[in-house]
Amino acid sequence: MASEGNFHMACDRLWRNAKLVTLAADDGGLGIIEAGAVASLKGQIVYAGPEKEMSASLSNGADVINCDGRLITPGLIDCHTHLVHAGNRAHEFELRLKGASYEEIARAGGGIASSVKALRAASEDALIKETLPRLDALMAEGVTTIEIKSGYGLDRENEIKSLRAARRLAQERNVTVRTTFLGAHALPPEAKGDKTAYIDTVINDMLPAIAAAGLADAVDGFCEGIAFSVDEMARVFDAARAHGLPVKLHADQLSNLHGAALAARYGALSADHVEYTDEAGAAAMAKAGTVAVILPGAFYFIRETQKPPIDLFRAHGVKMALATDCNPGTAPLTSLLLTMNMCATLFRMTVDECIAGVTREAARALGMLDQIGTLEVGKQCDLAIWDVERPAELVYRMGFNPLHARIWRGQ
Ligand code: DI6
Ligand code: FE
Repeated sequence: MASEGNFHMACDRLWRNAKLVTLAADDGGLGIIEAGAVASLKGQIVYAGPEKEMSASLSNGADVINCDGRLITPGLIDCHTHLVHAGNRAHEFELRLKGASYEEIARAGGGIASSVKALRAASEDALIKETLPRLDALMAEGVTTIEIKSGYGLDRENEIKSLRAARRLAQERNVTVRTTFLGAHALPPEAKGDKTAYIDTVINDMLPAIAAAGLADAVDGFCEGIAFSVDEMARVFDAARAHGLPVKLHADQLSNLHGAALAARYGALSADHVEYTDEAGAAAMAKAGTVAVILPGAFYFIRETQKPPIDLFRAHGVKMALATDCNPGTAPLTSLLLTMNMCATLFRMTVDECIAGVTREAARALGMLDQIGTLEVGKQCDLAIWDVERPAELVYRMGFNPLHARIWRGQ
């Protein structure tokens, strides 16, 4: 139609009478708007701001929802999970209660190896069935985007099975899924201790097939004494780069191998865990724009005592995201609300840092800040509507879920 170019922007849904946590403030804070409204058209935000500044014609014919003063944040983003896994490790939990350490169990053939055995035995359909309750638990607290890693298959067939299962979860539920290939997670038993040969397989066998099938949005690795060295991870990152895939790293979780600095050197999206990261690592991350992903569930569950250097990250301007790390071995956690409480209580992170960490900074850690993570025009209309008055209530409670409604792509 000739007049289409001048057509007034309309919306199909409008949430009014709400307090907005836009995360769009210039000062990097929460960007709160009292008496705000959010409008969406075809799943995209077309207005987010004070209700009285909104053009009256915008809502003509739209579905209008009165939020009765509730709080609206962007939909929550869990940017680091191992959600697709088989079975559980409750028996190792019991061993640890008797005094065994995580590393001792791993070196004795338990740990990740036992989850590998279980995953290899499970069909793709069975994996999806096992994973859906975990996904539902996260979504029940307002999660609208989730990152899911492979890393319990450790051969081509089973890594592909894991990533396909992760992709299929997005067809089962109204949620955005980002997948990460974590072939360099642990050494499978058939590698018989030969890390170099296994990394060859990751690079020459698994990655090309996974990249060709479009099954991974990024490549990750576990850089640790019980896993892979900086040099081995550098080989994996070179291969990822050759396939045009962004990288991220499990870095400096149990010791300081300078994994964060390696991640920064490769322009990684994020360096995750980072408990043992030193000042040079933090400075390198800041320079590279690599996000620190703080994972308090694993810290708590393995009773780590070395806290991530939050003050160094602040001083150097490293952005911090928060995630569950949901996995059967070190973080059987399916709550981003509890994750926020842990970051505040254990690491003295502020309410603003915690909320930004599961929205804007988590989006940044996934390389998706242009699409999600804030309430801004042009972004996907993913919202969490909360029955709370103060943003701090989302961080302060433990084990209580005040979610009123969850909106994914405007629905
Ligand atoms: N770091 C972790 O905390 C998990 N993976 C990793 O690289 C642990 C995974 C597991 O024990 O199953
Ligand atoms: Fe992890």
